Amino acid sequence: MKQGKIFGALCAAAMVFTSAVSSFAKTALPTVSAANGPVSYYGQLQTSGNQIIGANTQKPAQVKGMSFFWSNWGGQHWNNGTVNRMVDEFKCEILRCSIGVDEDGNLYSGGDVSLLRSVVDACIAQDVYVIVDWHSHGAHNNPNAAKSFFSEIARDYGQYDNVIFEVYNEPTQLDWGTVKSYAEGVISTIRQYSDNLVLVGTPTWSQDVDAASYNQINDPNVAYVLHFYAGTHRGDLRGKGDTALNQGAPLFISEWGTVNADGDGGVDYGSTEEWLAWADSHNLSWCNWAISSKDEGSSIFGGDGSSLTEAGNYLKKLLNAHADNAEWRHAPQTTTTTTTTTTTTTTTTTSWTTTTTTTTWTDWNQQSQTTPSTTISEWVQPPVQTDDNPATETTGKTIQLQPIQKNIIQAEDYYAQSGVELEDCVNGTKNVGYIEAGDWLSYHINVPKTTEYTLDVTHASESLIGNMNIFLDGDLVGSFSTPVTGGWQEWSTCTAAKFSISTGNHVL
Ligand code: IDC
Repeated sequence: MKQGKIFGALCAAAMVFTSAVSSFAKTALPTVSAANGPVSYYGQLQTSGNQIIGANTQKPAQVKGMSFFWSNWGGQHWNNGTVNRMVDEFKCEILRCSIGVDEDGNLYSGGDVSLLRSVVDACIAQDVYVIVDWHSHGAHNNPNAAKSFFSEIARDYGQYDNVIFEVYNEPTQLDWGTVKSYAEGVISTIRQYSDNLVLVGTPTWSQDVDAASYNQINDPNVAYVLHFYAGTHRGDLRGKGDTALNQGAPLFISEWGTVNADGDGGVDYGSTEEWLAWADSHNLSWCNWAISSKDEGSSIFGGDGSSLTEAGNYLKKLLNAHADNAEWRHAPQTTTTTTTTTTTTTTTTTSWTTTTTTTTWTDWNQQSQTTPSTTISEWVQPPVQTDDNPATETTGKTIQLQPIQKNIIQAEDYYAQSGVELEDCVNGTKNVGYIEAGDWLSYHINVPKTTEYTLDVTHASESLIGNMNIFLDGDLVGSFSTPVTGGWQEWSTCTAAKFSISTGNHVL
């Protein structure tokens, strides 16, 4: 027999949260070895509008590295050991091979092609990009020499995504039309073997990218070369770059220097920073001049061929900073492994099992990474209680609380109850009524953030003062004396308890 209403309850729990912040911890970069490099990650570089994107990622790929010095004069550094040092210690993603070609467009003597092959092979082994640069100021004087060179290189290396062809380092005072027709001839030779990116130098030592942008080469994978030397060139040359980009021309900084345009002088830090910020803002890839031990300001090695100069230390710092921030080095590379643990928790009114899943993976930097654990709980049927009201019943609802100032838990959204009944509430929803001594309601809640919560309870009682105990996971966390409100549908809200709840699943 029902004793009548002790009180009806519409529970409204007001909870205060702070928001959770997650951050990405960076770790020191280890040696990158084959198939862990930018080429496997990005794939072939391709132009897309004025950007250069990775075929695999379909997103802009900005790669940074160093240029070798003229092969005919700087050949002592053209070897495996230097390539490995540039990749492992400097964190280069790209290296440029400047094959020395004279003003007449002929290869300088000095075993250039065999040196080139050894460096290209080492770059492929290290999974970095490599530019094959016909390093000339007069290449248009002998297009056939360039064609025969590039047909051999494209035939042997054109299938590797690593390889980029630079067909003319720096035309001097030449009109763009002459450069363009020379480039079209060489490109058609390369295209017999390879659809890889081709870089074309522009007039005035690869500064007039604006002229090129108004009359672009009809080929789907060509970018135009912009060179700058920070000690000499300033904003007006960046203006030419902006014009070209606005014309839709993709740009590539295959060579730049920290010093004066003659390759000598001190490092101009201020101007370099302005230039590199501009390059970053347009995702422009670059190679710095030069891997050399010649006694001039742009050389990264001292006279002993190994110690670092001021320019060398600065470039190492710049390239390592780029590596720290390069998204690709922190992306997952390996298949993930997942570990799962299951625990069972029991309280006085219910129990549940919790399954925690942790995923670990290896990034492109060969660092082991762990994704935050996810937790899934499964509720187990609560024990049956005896009461004079209808038998214990279960809705099985779990309430997901949100990280907002105030969550409202409706009284009728209980997971299980014993001894109470639902009835129509004056506000058009339901309320829980017929609450008597010993009756209980349980709410399964998932809490987003460990903090202190305030539980406000909305209740009505015509004539009787009642008492309600609040349990969290079976522990008494508050006791609330319900005042008389003057009617079974006369509602009033009071603070019932304040208590801390940790992140995760709980029974209230
Ligand atoms: C310079 C070398 C210098 C050498 C000269 C020969 O630093 O030691 O005597 O070539 O021409 C470029 C060229 C690049 C230049 C560099 C610095 O692409 O070959 O190297 N530079 O002058 N364009 C702008 C500057």
